[in-house]
Amino acid sequence: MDDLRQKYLSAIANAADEAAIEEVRVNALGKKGEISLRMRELGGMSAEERMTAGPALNALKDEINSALAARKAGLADAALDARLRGEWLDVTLPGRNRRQGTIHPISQVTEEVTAIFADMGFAVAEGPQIDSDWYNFDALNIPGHHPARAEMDTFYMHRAPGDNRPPHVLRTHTSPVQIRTMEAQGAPIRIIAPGRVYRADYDQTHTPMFHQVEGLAIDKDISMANLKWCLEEFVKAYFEVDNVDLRFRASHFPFTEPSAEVDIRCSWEDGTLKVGEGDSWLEILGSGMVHPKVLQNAGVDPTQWQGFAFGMGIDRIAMLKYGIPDLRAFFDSDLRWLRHYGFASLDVPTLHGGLSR
Ligand code: 2NM
Repeated sequence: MDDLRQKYLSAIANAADEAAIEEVRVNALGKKGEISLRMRELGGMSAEERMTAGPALNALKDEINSALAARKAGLADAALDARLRGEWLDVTLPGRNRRQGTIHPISQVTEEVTAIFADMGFAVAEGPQIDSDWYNFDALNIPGHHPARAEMDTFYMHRAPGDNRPPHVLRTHTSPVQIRTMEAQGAPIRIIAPGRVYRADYDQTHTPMFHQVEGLAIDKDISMANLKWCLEEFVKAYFEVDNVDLRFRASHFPFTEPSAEVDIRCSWEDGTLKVGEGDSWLEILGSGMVHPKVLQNAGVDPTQWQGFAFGMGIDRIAMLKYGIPDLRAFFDSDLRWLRHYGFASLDVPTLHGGLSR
């Protein structure tokens, strides 16, 4: 009995996995296992023999069963330990700061423009990039036959066959946001609307998606003088110069009357732009007094309220300030280009902290 005990306990101790444990169990306690056979032999023993052999065999069977269970549990623990060691992760390791992303120049410039106008009391307004014919054109005093519609190279959305309503469009400017804001909030208003706009045009100086920021100020007594001051403050802050010289040229837009295009005095030295000095003029935006029909269309009473509006291209002013020569590079997603022209992700532009460092 002691030999039997020794044999199976050491076989259990040496079993390296669950299959080996099962093999030991079958050999000892299975139907044809050695201990099972011995138990079957009890029937042929004398009553006296059976009195000692019976309990001893039963005790051995119990001992082997518990040894099997203990060995099984030990193997499972070891397997878990090994897995935990293999999957170990130090969550306190500091992040890697190589290969960090950068802020795209268009995002940076949008933040800069927003900070400057926020300082003058302008809130940011947003609206849909797909909008109705009404909000993109009619409300802005651009009727169906107007040449401005054809000039805009508009992207039209599809309607279901048989649906003859005018199609929605990808907005060609952010002006629909101003209409929606006037409708929703009424006057007085001071907002800028930055965002993506779309025109079916693609060459050296045009991409089919680009970025605009438009501004709108409506109150009882707003004039072109207020427009001029705001734009001067903007250009000084944006180009980070103390003096600027603006030139207002009479122009025409359907949504403003009068309308003016605005140039800034500048010089080009070895291909770099200097703002505020020199003999060149650089066109940077369009502006004017909001047309009474536009106010009316947006539910603002033109006999009570008036205001100015302006619009400029974010991509264009980004190229000018940061010396980016090719517009199309903005949309290439070239990581080397982004590392060169991008901005540190934690350096948010503020007026007191310096717009761009
Ligand atoms: C420009 C030029 C002039 C403009 C007008 C409006 C609205 F909705 F208030 F009528 N928003 N933006 C505007 C005026 C835009 O972009 C060159």
